Amino acid sequence: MKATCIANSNIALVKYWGKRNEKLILPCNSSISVTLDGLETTTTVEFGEKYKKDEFFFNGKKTEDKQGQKVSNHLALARKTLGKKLFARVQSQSNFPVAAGLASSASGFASLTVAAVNALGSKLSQKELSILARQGSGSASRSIFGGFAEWKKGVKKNGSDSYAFQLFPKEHWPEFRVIVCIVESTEKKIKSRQGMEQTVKTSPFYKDWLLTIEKDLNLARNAIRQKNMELLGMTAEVNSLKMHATMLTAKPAIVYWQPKTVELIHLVEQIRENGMQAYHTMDAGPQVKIMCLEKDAQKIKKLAMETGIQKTIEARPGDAARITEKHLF
Ligand code: 2P0
Repeated sequence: MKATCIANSNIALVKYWGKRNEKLILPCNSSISVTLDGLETTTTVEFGEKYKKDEFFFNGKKTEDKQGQKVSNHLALARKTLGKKLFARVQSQSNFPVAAGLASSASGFASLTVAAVNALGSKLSQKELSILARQGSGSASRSIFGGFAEWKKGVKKNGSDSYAFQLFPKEHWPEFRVIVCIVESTEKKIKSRQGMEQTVKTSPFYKDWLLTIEKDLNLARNAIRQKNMELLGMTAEVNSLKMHATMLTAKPAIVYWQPKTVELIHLVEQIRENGMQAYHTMDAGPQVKIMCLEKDAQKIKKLAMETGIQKTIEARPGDAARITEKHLF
């Protein structure tokens, strides 16, 4: 009753920001993302009579705080969905900084979902896995898939029509790159979940943000289909800034940016002025992700490092969540 899954993180090109149902994690808007090669979380789940409660180890450390509780709640949901009763030991490890706006919850809950379902000896469709992963963390619904994915917000109250699907496989646009610029790797003060809630409740711009989403989704889908870097880059960049505008106007305001974040935004503008294609996007953290093409990636990474940031990670479109025989315990 043991299974291990590797899932990759993803970066939203049209962002998910705000829920219509907190418990079921139902979003107010649909989103589109690219799954990132190389930014992985591996999770091993073992169910058994020998476990008297759920145990969670993250990066080698036993975790009993809120995060441990979230994992246990997710296991309970998997047990309920599949009609099983056993407790489990879960070990998870990520190869990138956690809780710094790099969507570790996406790869974390996607890998936990797939590993838990397999460890329970069950088979679910990718749609069912996406629905289950969504209830651990919204962005995890998209990390079930490789390449480019869309998460439909759905309209039903029970969330049965709110799941992700693949728009294009990674082979569709292998030259597409995301350069993750690590500005800071400490844990952020305001988690996305709280940030979203605060924004939905208090930002006067939130309803206007929602009015712009359908157009951005259409533009992003077409841009990816046509492999049009300029159209995708501009759409994603403006979408990210609009999301941040809703956070900045929440009460109290949520400012995830650091001085280096702003420096990188200006660097990207300058790179464009000099004739190269580069576009920025930022999530609930200070990190800047630069979208570009393979041919320009080395040059852009070098320019980004010259601002004095800690590290860059270059990622291409990556694989779907997958089972491996290499267990963590
Ligand atoms: C996204 N983010 O689309 C957006 C953009 C951050 C900014 O999904 O509350 O960890 O677990 O559903 O998925 C990060 O939030 O939040 C996120 P929950 P999640 O990628």
